Amino acid sequence: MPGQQPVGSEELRERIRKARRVFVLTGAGVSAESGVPTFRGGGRTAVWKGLPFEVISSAGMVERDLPAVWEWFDYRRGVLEKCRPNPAHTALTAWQERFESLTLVTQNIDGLHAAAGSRGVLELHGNIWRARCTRCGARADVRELNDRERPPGCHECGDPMRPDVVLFGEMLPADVYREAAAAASVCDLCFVVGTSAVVYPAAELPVIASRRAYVVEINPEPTPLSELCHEVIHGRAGEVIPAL
Ligand code: BJW
Ligand code: ZN
Repeated sequence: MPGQQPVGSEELRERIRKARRVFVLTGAGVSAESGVPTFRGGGRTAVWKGLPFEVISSAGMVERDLPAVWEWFDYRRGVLEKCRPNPAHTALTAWQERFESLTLVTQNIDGLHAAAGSRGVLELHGNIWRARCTRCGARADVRELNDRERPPGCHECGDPMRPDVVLFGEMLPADVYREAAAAASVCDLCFVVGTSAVVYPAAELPVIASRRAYVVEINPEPTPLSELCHEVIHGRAGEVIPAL
């Protein structure tokens, strides 16, 4: 656009021109402009029915009260049904064509990167639209299950299913994390977008990348990773990413 200020430094523009392997880690902030609530930020944390989300989204809660966990995720899916990808998601999809290699890793469970057309998205924390059997691990699309049965029974073994997401105190899918860490370790340009960078091991990925890559944070607020980044762009993902 004529008269528009360039976003980021001259060094970043040069690095974008030369980049061969690009690594992008996204968090809840990338979906904020789609209307998806974040967990933290602005000094607030999410609470549902008086429970902090660290409690309701925890492994212990699945053990104690699986129907309540379903109620929480049914509520979240209700919010997500109305949300569409925003310009940050669509610009990242276009980046897949633009760079020789682009690895898109997300902590988000909303599926909006795939909805925007991104391929091979590495979902570190699972996907809210999938259910998984607590016994045999069989998976199902939640939209194809009976929404009056909570928890739904597994189509393979009949045992209760749970949302196929990674809760506090649970292991990340090992193959997905391994692939993300491998890509982080060989990239030359890394973007950390819309994450408070306090949840591990996801927050370790930009640290791995920083050993050889130029690391850029895009977030309206500073995070514990800001100091490590070579460049911090304070702004909204939906404005900064398309402008880059
Ligand atoms: C914008 C914007 C705009 C706004 N544009 N930006 C090492 C040290 C300490 C603790 C641990 C450690 N290693 C492991 C742990 C324990 C724990 C952990 O990390 N705890 C810390 C919080 C202290 N980790 C785990 O338990 C993980 N498992 C694990 O490590 O397994 C091994 C193990 C097993 C047993 C015991 C110990 C270890 C699993 C973590 C799974 C996290 N799951 C959740 C919930 C998913 C389901 C659900 O949705 O309910 O994932 S937690 C929640 O946080 C969700 C998110 O993916 C994750 C990260 O949040 P994110 O994306 O950063 O969002 P916000 O809201 O925090 O930030 C939004 C940001 O956007 C803000 O900065 C805004 O400024 C910005 N923003 N608008 C750009 N328009
Ligand atoms: Zn089963």
